[in-house]
Amino acid sequence: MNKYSSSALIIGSIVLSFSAQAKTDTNNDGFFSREELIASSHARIEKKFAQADANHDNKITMDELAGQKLSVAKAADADKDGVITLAEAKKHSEATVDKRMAKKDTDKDGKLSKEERQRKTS
Ligand SMILES: [Ca+2]
Ligand SMILES: [Ca+2]
Ligand SMILES: [Ca+2]
Repeated sequence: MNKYSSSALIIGSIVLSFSAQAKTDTNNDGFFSREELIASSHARIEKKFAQADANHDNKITMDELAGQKLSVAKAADADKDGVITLAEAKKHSEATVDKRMAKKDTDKDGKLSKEERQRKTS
């Protein structure tokens, strides 16, 4: 019986550590640099990609994306062949980070402070 409860605990902690959010501020300086933002958005993209890429060929076709944000998908498809590669998806996420930086980095030091992240820009 004790055996059962301890293995349940182990499984529980594994699940917990997996669901822990990837941290953006990897060097803990309180700022999100462009590199940190891109690294975290790449990690997100890779996860999403793995979910959407039903046949695991590292390409996402528009029908694999059915029901998802098609406008975003079309924007990411840089060479307009109807297929999004992981490289295209990552490139697109970098452009998104750059756009966000341009908007939010009001003191133009190349990183986002807590205040800059929270400031409403729209
Ligand atoms: Ca940082
Ligand atoms: Ca493409
Ligand atoms: Ca800044």
